Amino acid sequence: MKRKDSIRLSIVIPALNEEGRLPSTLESIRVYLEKNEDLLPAEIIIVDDGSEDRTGELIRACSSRWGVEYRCLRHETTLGKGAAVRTGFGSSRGELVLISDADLSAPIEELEVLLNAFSPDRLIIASRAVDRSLIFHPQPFYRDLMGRCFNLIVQGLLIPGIHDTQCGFKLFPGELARALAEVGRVQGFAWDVEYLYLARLWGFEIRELGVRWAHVESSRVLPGRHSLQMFRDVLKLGLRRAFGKFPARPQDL
Ligand SMILES: Nc1nc2c(ncn2[C@@H]2O[C@H](COP(=O)(O)OP(=O)(O)O)[C@@H](O)[C@H]2O)c(=O)[nH]1
Ligand SMILES: [Mg+2]
Repeated sequence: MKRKDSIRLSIVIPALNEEGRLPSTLESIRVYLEKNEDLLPAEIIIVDDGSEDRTGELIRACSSRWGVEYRCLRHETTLGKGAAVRTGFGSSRGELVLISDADLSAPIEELEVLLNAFSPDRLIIASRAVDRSLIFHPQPFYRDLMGRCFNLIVQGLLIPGIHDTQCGFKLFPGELARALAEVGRVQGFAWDVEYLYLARLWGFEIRELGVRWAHVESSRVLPGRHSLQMFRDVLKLGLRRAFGKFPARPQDL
């Protein structure tokens, strides 16, 4: 699993029809990396999950230059956010792997908060539940409520003590990210629950930290369909846990 090239940071961005939101995100990341040379060399991996707009073209137009490499991976059909994260993590090479949503709801500068707590045996997750005063544009009320109900189930069945598993900004030790990509199965929005459960099972600490966060309009999440899918996936994970069906920590991790 070890990669020879020494990339310091991989940023994985799952993207579905993101031609509108990606350009400013990529620009913010570029500016941030320029100011934080200790994070170079870096790679930015955008996983275009069967987009029907110009997402793919837009990414292919980004030219790599010294220190920052852009890579675009494409699924021909839309498989889901979890599937996209798995593709991105699986091809990452960084010592550190950051997953970020395409809309930068957590501004890229918040990476510093995660980096300050980083350790190779720890997974750092951004959270909206630690300090709500950091949320400068809240989600619609119904999304917040659904998120809280979802978290109660997740805590009860799989990951006690973590109050927000779903924030799209998480920093993984690279080797852990790649090991998870090999065994992850959840295709949709509940992928985080599987990865966090496995990370803890494998002996990694999960640290949940408050970050500045803003809801960005034009969400791809369909409250009905996607929440049903997420609840179903979490129940399946609970059953897998009950039947002891999760893989043990890989020996080379
Ligand atoms: N690969 C993939 N990514 C998705 C899908 N739906 C949403 N995303 C990505 O997941 C991230 C979060 O989506 P967003 O619409 O901002 O969700 P919200 O912030 O939870 O309302 C963005 O990077 C999206 O492009 C999907 O079906 N497949
Ligand atoms: Mg969003």
